[in-house]
Amino acid sequence: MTTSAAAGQATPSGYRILNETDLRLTLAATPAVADQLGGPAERWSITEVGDGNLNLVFIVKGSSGGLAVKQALPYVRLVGESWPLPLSRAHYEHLALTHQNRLAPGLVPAIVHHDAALALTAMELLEPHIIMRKGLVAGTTYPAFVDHITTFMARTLFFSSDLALSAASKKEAIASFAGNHALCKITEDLIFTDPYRIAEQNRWTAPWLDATAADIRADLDLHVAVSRLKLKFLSNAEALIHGDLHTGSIMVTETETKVIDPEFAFYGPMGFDVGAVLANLLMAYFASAGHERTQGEREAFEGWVLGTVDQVWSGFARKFLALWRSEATGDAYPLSLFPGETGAARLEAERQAYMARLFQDAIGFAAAKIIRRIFGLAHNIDFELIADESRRATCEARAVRLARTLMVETASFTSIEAVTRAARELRHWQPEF
Ligand code: SR1
Ligand code: MG
Repeated sequence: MTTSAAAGQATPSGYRILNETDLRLTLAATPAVADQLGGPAERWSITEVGDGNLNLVFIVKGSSGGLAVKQALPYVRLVGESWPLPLSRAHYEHLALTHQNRLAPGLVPAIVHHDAALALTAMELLEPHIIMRKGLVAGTTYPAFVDHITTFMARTLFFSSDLALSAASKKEAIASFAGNHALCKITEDLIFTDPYRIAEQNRWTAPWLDATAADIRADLDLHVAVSRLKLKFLSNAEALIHGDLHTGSIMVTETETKVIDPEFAFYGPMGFDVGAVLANLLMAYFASAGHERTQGEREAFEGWVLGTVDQVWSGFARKFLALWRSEATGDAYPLSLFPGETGAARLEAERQAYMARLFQDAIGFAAAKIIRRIFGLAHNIDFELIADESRRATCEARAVRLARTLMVETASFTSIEAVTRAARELRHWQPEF
């Protein structure tokens, strides 16, 4: 294995797409894996369960335990072989998981084995966890989620930023993820560009949202706003971000939260991760009306979701600021420039200003994340599982209306309560189709 192949710069020579037989033999030949599964390999059960857009995911169970085994395909699974995608994403995912496990222990799955040539990673099997998005569609609340996700974001973002790292190590760290540009390009196109222009892969709930889709393609204020966000995504290497932190990348139980799938990781703007969590909660909120069987049935759930939006931002900001006050070992904001009580007060004011800017970034990115799920290629089951299309379009139109305001009038939202208030006001708005 050459270094470049190990880093995913070329298709490793041993790569092949694994079928069940091949996977069984491969895992049986890996002692760390075989020991964890236990019993004879012929008895292991192997089921391919991947329902994401990119990869194969196998659940493998033996007599003493189970594993989740993820293999990258050389193309986008959702679209097929016509859209090639580098296997190197498995390398970046492995690297990111390793970092995240160090920075936020217990909040990502433990890695048992990584095979660079096969673009394959065997991880702790998360049972009885479910994909959070599925739980939200069912109207389930998760009491431990806020504490866990805010810890995950505060710690992974703070400790990979210039607030915690020396300039040299930050630059080295940026370089180690710089090759993940094909995954970044997916985001640049599918989130920040395609929904705002005619693109072959766009789709929406037609004909109800045809006029809204056309409005979005003609809305130059929106195009300026999304282009500013895209520029931040392209150029702002603030911290190691997960890069795809939606509720399909989070597995939960009532007491545990695990962040999975960081294959889009790179050094980018922190607000992109925070915005992803906020956006997906807001979409769960708006989709909820489409899942209720009787009016008001999901009121308590919807209250919980909006409360969670509030607490995700406030909890994240509180934890991030606490880390900044106690663990600022980086080259940014040298303490020698802020001497004495006056200096300390000025630095604290600057921290608050920094968080206000980060909040604006987060709600702008949240808006972009909402619009892409309603008009772009990759939709989410929050809305897609609403079988009645007119009802689905109503829920989506409410979410889009909030997203447009968040993106174009970002500065008018100075608190998270303003965001949840605006969402609540749109809950019963009836769009005219
Ligand atoms: C072609 S990949 C589409 C989407 O799936 C991933 O989960 C990312 O969100 C990406 O944008
Ligand atoms: Mg994913």
